[in-house]
Amino acid sequence: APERVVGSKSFTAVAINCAAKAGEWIQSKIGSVKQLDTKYSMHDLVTEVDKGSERMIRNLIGTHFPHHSFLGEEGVEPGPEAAAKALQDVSDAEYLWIVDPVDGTTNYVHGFPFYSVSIALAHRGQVIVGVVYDPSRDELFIAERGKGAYVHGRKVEASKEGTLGTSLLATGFPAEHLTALPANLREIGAIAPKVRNLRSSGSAALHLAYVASGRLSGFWEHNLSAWDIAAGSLLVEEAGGRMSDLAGEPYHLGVRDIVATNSLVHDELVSELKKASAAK
Ligand code: 2AM
Ligand code: CA
Ligand code: CA
Ligand code: CA
Repeated sequence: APERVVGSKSFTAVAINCAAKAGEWIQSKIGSVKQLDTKYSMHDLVTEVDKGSERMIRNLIGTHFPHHSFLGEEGVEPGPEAAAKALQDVSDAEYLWIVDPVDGTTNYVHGFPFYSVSIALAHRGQVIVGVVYDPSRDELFIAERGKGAYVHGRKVEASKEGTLGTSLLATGFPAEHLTALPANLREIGAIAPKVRNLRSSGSAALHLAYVASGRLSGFWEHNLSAWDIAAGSLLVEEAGGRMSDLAGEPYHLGVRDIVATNSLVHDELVSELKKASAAK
């Protein structure tokens, strides 16, 4: 079993401290972004705030746990191949911090208040701590493996909706137009008529936190990376929800196409997604 505490600092306390500090800082910078660059495509944005937030988190973690490994979005070259290789490079790590310093940069840049800081700690590939912080609402979502999921100390649970028909779901529109976007649009066409309604709010980590807290009954998205999902995956699981790939196979850090639900609607959603992809 992994240790939970080194010296006097628990892993979770450090994760919370990092998310709170970085979140407070990015919130203080909203509306005053100086440098807006594109990375992999015109849809893939990065600002000095993404880089500064990651540096702040990395330094703080390094101070407490200098022997731990670190995987952060802004330390990796853009694009899916580089993301997969970066994950591969740290696959031997005993302790690995997986960080998205701003999840929802497009929202952040446009002042749409739905973005987050996502921090996970994995022990030999299994996420043991997950923290997602929404600085716009000052909501801090925390999960520790085996101990449940919490928002500001209050335990949260996934929704009790038993069917898609009464469910509010979310997805993420992929920017990549060759394969993922058409696939997602087919899925939306198939699923929208079967659910109460659909949202696409632009932060995968926060969508996962909303599945964990019962605000959404499910969420799916293509082409994500470990830093988008790792922290939220533990929130979902610890809240009684379920995480898988599009085929319904269990989630692991290398999964890029994810389905997250309250568990009750999981099989139904996976089956509808399969039908949508078979119908092309
Ligand atoms: P980001 O803001 O950290 O980049 C929204 O659908 C989700 O997709 C967010 O988690 C967002 O993370 C991510 N995302 C945005 N643009 C992307 C791109 N070009 N490729 C892959 N993921 C992207
Ligand atoms: Ca990004
Ligand atoms: Ca992200
Ligand atoms: Ca990001």
